Amino acid sequence: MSDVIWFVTGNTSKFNEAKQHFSRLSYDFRQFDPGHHAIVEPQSTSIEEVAQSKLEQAQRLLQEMGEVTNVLVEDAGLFIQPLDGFPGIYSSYVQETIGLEGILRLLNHLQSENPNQLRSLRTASFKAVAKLSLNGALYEGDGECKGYIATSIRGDSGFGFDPIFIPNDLDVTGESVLPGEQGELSTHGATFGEVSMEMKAKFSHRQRALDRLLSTIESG
Ligand code: ITT
Repeated sequence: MSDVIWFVTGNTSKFNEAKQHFSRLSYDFRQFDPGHHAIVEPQSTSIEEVAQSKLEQAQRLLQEMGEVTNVLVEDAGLFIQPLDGFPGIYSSYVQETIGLEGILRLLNHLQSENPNQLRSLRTASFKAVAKLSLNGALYEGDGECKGYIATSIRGDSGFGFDPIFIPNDLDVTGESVLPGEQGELSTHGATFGEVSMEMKAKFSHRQRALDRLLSTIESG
């Protein structure tokens, strides 16, 4: 049995967010960056399928290097409702090509002075699926963070689409409240780019996915 879990990702910000969470388990949690194009994201309609493919490729890669060990992968995407879920599984490509400005341009016609209406017009969510192969067993978890797309790029914390994503307030159970309702937990209109990593974690799709995954380990 190995006491190492390799999180196979080229994204160090993702690794840092997950690392805090994995301190719950007594494993040495390390990042393995496979390098550009070493892992190919398949043409697929779901992040679940992409995560499964990433896991299989990551396991093969580590085995080829003589590391027969525990592997974590996670796939995430931003799903924008008025764009029928785009960019979704194309999130990385879209971020690298049209970028945050491009997303804002696509939503430019959806504006309102009324904050609740703005929130309804520009509804979006982050989704994540995490898969862990641990001592030969497979553990999985998924998570969603509901919110909406800001009208400008704000803040430089976090990574990726964080500066344009505003999470919905959460009620005491951690569920999103409806537009117009006051939640127990709120960023008060701040984007993920404007809040600390600890604050983002309270809302984050990644933390929810990892929480579910870790609770299946702990309950098994
Ligand atoms: P790996 O595949 O190497 O893990 P990646 O950054 O490509 O790294 P994903 O495929 O999961 O990770 O992410 C798809 C895109 O969504 C990518 O552009 C990310 O920057 C973005 N993204 C994922 N999680 C995010 C988050 O919590 N906040 C902001 N953007 C995020």
